[in-house]
Amino acid sequence: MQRRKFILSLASIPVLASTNKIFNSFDKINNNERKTFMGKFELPALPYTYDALEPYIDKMTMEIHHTKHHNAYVTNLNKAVDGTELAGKSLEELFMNISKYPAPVRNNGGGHFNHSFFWKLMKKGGGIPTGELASAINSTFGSPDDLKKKFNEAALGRFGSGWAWLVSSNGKLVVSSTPNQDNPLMDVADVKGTPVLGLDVWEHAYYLKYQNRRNEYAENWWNVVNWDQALANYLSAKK
Ligand code: MN3
Repeated sequence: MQRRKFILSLASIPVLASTNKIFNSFDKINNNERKTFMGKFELPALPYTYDALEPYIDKMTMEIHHTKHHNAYVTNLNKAVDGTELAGKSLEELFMNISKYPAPVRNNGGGHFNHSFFWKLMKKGGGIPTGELASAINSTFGSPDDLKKKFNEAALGRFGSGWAWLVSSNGKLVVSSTPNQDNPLMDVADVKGTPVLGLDVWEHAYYLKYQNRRNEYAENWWNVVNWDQALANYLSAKK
């Protein structure tokens, strides 16, 4: 009964309420991400050293990815919104109507969010899925290995640059992918919801170490997934 009521309430106020709910769950991430000074977005520090994810992700890739690529998204996002009616809006506010805004806001806003999300989703030593997320993975996909297979297919199947995602979408776990710097929080996403896992499959994320071997990169990435963070992402989506 309660579930039915929930579904009905989502159906009656489909866009604003449900999307707000998703975005509220990211308050913590956004607070860290935004660290605004005069309303500007800022590059967050990594929660580990650049060599922490060796040998799966090399130090030079991490350093360039963070200080050059992510930094450029932040700089260009600030440029894109500065002096416009979008200045001062949060990432979540931008994403829910991103289809109405200029491409630089979509590309750089997505780039800033996605990388901030990605850094936290990794840690030295990795681990295995636990708690409610482990149960949901098992009931949805069969096992963590079955999820991995499906997720890696999405990562390899994404033509050109983009991201693979595990999304909590209307209470269900779904594997998807997005082009460029789009993400499941955007109104343009095929699968909308709260990201639980996300893998950067732009060549800049792996080319120095893996060259054209995206499959090997995707396979090795599972050794550094921060499952505590993934669980937190999943639980925040359920609130
Ligand atoms: Mn990247």
